[in-house]
Amino acid sequence: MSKVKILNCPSLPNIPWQDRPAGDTHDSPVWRYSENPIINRNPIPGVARIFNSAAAPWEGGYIAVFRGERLNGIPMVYMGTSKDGIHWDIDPEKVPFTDENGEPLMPRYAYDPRLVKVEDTYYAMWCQDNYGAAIGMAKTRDFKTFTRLENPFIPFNRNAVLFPRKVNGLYQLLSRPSDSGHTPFGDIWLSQSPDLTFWGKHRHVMSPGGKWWESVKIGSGAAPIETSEGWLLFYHGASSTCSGFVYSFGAAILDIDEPSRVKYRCENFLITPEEWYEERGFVPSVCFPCATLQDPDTGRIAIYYGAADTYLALAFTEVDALVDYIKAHSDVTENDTEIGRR
Ligand code: BMA
Repeated sequence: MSKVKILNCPSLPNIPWQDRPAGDTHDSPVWRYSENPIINRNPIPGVARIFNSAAAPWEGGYIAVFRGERLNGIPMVYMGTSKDGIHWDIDPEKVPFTDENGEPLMPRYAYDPRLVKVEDTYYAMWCQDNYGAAIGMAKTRDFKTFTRLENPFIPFNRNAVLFPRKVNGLYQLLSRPSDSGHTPFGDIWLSQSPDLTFWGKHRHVMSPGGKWWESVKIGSGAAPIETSEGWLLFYHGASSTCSGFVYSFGAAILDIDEPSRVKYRCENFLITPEEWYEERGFVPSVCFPCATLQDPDTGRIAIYYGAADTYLALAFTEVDALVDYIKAHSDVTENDTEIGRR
């Protein structure tokens, strides 16, 4: 039984899992699955790469929305199911998004999907074109019909992640205002809504900060996990090098009732590119988390992350060790704790 409690989350006795390897010399409490990558190149006809993708528990197994890079280079959202969260049966058809009348309403492109269950509905959100990079959203209850919602924001924006429950009666959505290219800046913001249509009460959450692994831009990764210490958020950070951006990921803990305030922020990355599948690929040196699974009974957390814009990979951690590490290495600045309004 873990001392930090994972809250409002069903038990997941079959969570994908592998113990930390004996003799692992990493300082980080997060370790990689030894059989990574879990999805390799050319996974289905017509798709060259699956990477930044999100999974959720579904009917005793798992369901996922994938970023599938098609042979014309354009990314779209695909879907798959799995018994163990590791081996995936991927649907070769694109996810059929429709409007509220059931008429097809496909984005021109769609990438980096997240998948979050709030009450009895699953919400997918992704980056798409709306005269530039913007956020698209859809809801489903059966993974057969996916009804588009209004786009939450005007462009440019990326990395939208919904919280798994309302806070103070409002839906909570993290996002990262951007430009339409390879954005050289980026802070995490929180927006709130009574109905998933009208978004307001925008609050600054975190800026890139002075740690070099996350010095250029940061963006939310997985949906925040509710714990007895606050909302546990995995997020990516980009560093600028002579060879381009390097994407690592770290974590922070947000206040439970006022999630725009950061309680703890780990100054160290948890995972930075070092394995062949992270360092070598379509875009080298990228580790980009989009989802977690967690089991409140054991405190186990499995993290899905895209590797080198080419593969899907898994990492594991335990909530106690992770929260202890974040607290022991926490460096929270004034920008992280102000009320987010000025
Ligand atoms: C970001 C996003 C991600 C991608 C990353 C590295 O801007 O587009 O989808 O993984 O760049 O290329």
